[in-house]
Amino acid sequence: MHTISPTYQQDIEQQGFAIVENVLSPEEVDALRVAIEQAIVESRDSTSVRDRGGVYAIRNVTEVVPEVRALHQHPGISQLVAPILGAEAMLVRGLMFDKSPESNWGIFWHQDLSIAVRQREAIPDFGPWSIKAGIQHVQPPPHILQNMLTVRLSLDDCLETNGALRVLPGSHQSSRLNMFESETLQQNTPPETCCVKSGGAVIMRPLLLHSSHRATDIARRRVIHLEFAAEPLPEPLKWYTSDEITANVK
Ligand SMILES: O=C(O)CCC(=O)C(=O)O
Repeated sequence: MHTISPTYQQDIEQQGFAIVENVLSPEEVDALRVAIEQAIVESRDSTSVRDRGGVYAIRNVTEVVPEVRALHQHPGISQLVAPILGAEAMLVRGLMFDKSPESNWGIFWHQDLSIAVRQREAIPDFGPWSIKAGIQHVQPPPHILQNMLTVRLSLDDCLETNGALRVLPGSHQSSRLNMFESETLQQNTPPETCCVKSGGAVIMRPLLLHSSHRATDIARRRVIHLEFAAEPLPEPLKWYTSDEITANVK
């Protein structure tokens, strides 16, 4: 089991991210790998996003993999979420990113601006709306994103050579960035590569600018990306995940 560094909360608030090793045991990682492989084999187009035959993301992994859904009750994960979002935090979305020789991809610097919701509602300050892999998404006002935290669990060692996540430390502090602001930060902030071992996690604010390179070697890189929120959305909007999934983080 991991121990949280005394600077964990400060790192999240000031740098926008932290790396914590040993969140999952090797046995838990193995069980998740098996469950995810089965979901990939059984996946339908509505649940997974494919690239040249390989799967590069499962967008509703909390629904198709019960072992992932159960992670909201994992004590090691609760210990990372509760100090930042409070004990009532909810798991509101789960994704699985897979980088492999069959599906090797990179992504340019961006903030995570969209949330998944159950259905579109006429509500001020939310938008634009979009559908991704059959799921309704929307950009909420920044204060909702500022009250969220993402836990990215590594199921493989994430290294420079297999496309580990890269971040611009502190970039989450500027709220939602326009293109000019984002480019200025990209030019002036030295990027950090979040190398983390299998079973470890990168914990980050969704507004942190992040990117990743294509892998340069053949080592696979599987990441379970879990988003937590501090509170319900304004009525009648609902987070995409069901009530069953959104149990409290204790
Ligand atoms: O897992 C990665 O390398 C980044 C994925 C990501 O941030 C995204 O698709 O929004």
